[in-house]
Amino acid sequence: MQTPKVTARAHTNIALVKYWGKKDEQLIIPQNGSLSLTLDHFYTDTTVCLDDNATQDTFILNGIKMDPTKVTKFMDLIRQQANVSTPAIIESVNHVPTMAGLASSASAYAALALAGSKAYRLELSPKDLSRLARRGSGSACRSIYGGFVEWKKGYDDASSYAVPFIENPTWDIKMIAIVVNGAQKKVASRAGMQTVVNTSPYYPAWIKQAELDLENIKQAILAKDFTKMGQIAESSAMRMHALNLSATPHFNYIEAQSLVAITQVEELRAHGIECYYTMDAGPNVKVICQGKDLQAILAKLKQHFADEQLLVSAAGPGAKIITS
Ligand code: 2P0
Repeated sequence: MQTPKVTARAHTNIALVKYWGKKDEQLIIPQNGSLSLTLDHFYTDTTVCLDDNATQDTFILNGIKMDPTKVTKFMDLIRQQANVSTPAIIESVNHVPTMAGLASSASAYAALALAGSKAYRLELSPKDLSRLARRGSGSACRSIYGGFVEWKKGYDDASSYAVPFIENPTWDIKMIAIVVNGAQKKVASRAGMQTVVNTSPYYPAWIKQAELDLENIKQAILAKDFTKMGQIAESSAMRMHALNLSATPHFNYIEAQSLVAITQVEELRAHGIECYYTMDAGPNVKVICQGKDLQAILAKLKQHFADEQLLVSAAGPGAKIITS
């Protein structure tokens, strides 16, 4: 027998103050707090239904049957809480172009936390949902909410979760993802950040600065100070990449084309068009700007990048059930 299907949708997010390093690798407790913007265009839809006839979970991603091991580990957390051992059929469709270098693990685990917990009849508060999503992937805890979201680092499983900072921003913020290289990243973020925690002599300074950045960016967002917000976001990203260069063994996500993109942003700024860049665990560059400047920025970027390399999004909503 199969129970009714529950489908949830969660959007991905871009960190403006980055999470980079764990205190507890098992529970995914971060070393520093972070702040993100949930994006409207990129999301994951996940459907879960219990399957009484099965002996193990079935996981289908974008129509292809996958090895369920990782997903089962996460589903086991839900089953423990629900005190039910029945396996499930999990079907996910990613509307996050994997080539965009946007973390699909954030939207994936946020959607799975919501659909999975509902399918097993758990009524989790948003806080507990965020804690659960965090166990799948750290950045996923932020995708439970829309708009600007803060991940309060906490110190244990109960105290580490995301909270909405401004769920429905009235600010017309846009983000342009510049796809400079769609290939799989060379160093997975999970491994990379831990190498940094274990070996970078600069890591203690990162933690201190990240906490300052978090406080300052919150003030900037509240004051609608786009300049200050952009400057902090750009600095947080570059400090994160500097950490990677300072690790042993050192590694680097910035490629030649990333620098071309960064240079365009700096030239735009020099000409009075405000925009800022950020980068995650890959070579793609994301440009943060205001809606009024979007067309001018795109026109400049199109001199160096093809239309399909430029993906525009705005602030998006939190995770929600779309059918049950
Ligand atoms: C972030 N990133 O704050 C940072 C900045 C990438 C660079 O969170 O190991 O997939 O699953 O907790 O969340 C990407 O890492 O890592 C990430 P895990 P995750 O968005």
